[in-house]
Amino acid sequence: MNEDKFFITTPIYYTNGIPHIGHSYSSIIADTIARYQKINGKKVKFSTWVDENSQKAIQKAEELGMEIMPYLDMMASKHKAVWDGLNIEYTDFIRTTEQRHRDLVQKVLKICRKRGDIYEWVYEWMYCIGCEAFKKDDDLIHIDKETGLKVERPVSGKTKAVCPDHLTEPQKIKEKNYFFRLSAYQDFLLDFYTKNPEFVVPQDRFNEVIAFVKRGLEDFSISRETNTFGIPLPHPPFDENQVAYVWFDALFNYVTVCKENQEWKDDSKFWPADLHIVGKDIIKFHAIYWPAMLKSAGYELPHQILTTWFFTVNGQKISKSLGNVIDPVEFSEKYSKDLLTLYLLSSFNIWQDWDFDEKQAIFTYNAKLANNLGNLVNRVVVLSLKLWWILKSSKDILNQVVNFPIWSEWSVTTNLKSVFINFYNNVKEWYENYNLKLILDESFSFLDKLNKFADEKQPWQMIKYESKQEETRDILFTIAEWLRQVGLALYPFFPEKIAEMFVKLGLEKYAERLEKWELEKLISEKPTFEIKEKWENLFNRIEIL
Ligand code: ME8
Repeated sequence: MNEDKFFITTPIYYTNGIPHIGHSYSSIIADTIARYQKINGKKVKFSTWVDENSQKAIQKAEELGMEIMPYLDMMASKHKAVWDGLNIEYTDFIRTTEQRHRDLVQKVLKICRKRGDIYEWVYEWMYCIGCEAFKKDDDLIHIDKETGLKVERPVSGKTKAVCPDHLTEPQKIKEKNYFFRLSAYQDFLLDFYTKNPEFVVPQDRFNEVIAFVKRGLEDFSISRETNTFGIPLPHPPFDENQVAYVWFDALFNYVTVCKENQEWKDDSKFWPADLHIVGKDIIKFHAIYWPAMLKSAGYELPHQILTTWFFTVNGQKISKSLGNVIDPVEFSEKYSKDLLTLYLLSSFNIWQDWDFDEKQAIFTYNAKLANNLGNLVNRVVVLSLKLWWILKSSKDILNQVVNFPIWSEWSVTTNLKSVFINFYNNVKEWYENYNLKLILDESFSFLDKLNKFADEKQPWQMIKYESKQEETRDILFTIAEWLRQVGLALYPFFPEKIAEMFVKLGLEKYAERLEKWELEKLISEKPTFEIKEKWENLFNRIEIL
């Protein structure tokens, strides 16, 4: 395993619509983890973009009366605008209609066929376009045709069988297809899971995957005869007029970006992927189909899959027809990208379904970023400017045993330096375990303590007495150092604002040094805060209307 690189991916998104706030969740998580890995010294590759060869997109283009390629070009640039608008720091973009991807998928199809893993079969099944997946009777639910409400049992003529996620009737298909011999990979997969006990995070989801595989696997179709758009199966060895099933094509995007990167050069050193981020809806494809397909094609398998849960808006599934779609770029322009990141990543666990609430998002931002962090930075800057400009510790304050009462919850033998080192060791572990919520929670609770400390000591009063100026300076230094440490932990979440905070605190070139992987050095460095001027507030409060 190459320890110096980190290859992270988001799902590639369907282009029948523009990414909404739900999609932005996966990309913001990926972005935060990628930024952490970068400052932590890894060479990061971060790929994302669009899954184009889907029937949904074709249907949408038809609805709009557009030719498919102009439609896809338009959607690809709209998707890109969303990720750029949210300042997602991807390194690789992939469209599945690109020639490089078509070449790779065709190459892989030939390899899998040669290995005997692909065979022909005429079959009859049901297909849900919403999921782009084949369905069996057991996968469907029954709803009343008139009310649309779910019923326990079907009633002839009155109910219909629909996909539980899309509430639409699947298409009935009978055609000659090529099948991938997934059933032959059951033992291989179970053995792989045993040897890689952290392959899927969280464990509960992994247990479900393992149980599913243990029940026995069925082969799945990897081609469509009736589709006219998509990657053609290479002829020979395959028949003419068959295109690859969208999932067989889409999953290989992760390999394409390594084998044929943006400049179409070989970037193989990044393969295998270190982390795939996927919603719980597509875990089956990633944790079961994908390793088997890779094994068949002769590639190494990815290290880990992080499964994220879903959120609703106003208690409802996000959907255009319900009118609750939130555009993440408009939302962050209205408030701020930091508000969006903070709310999405701090209010709910990645492994929990939840409901998005705009007011709650503003409350969280005001409490944590505007008050807790922003006000404190402001206080230190304003007070320091009154007297010294340069804040450095008069004594070796960081190595002294803590004797301020507010810190009584830490051992009296603890000095500030070890408090910070301990804090950052935890932060690192949480980043490695993708526990982003805990990093935010603990950072803001650390800042809460600091605010309490400031309120108790009242440096703004002390500063008035000449005899207490030395002590005031130590207190301000302590607060500034504390802010610096929390800033290092929070940088991957709010890179622009934290960089601004470092500048306000008189710490030159910190963002630059972080981007040059100097995190470790910065954590243990003894700083001098050369506070030079009063700036605008770091975070302005937002009024709730
Ligand atoms: O499935 N809450 O693309 P897709 C949280 N093209 N996450 C959400 C969400 C919500 N309400 N809605 C969507 C596809 N997501 C395939 C992927 S990968 C080889 C192919 C996120 O456009 C979540 O991560 O339907 C989900 O898995 C992804 O968007 C699905 O995006």
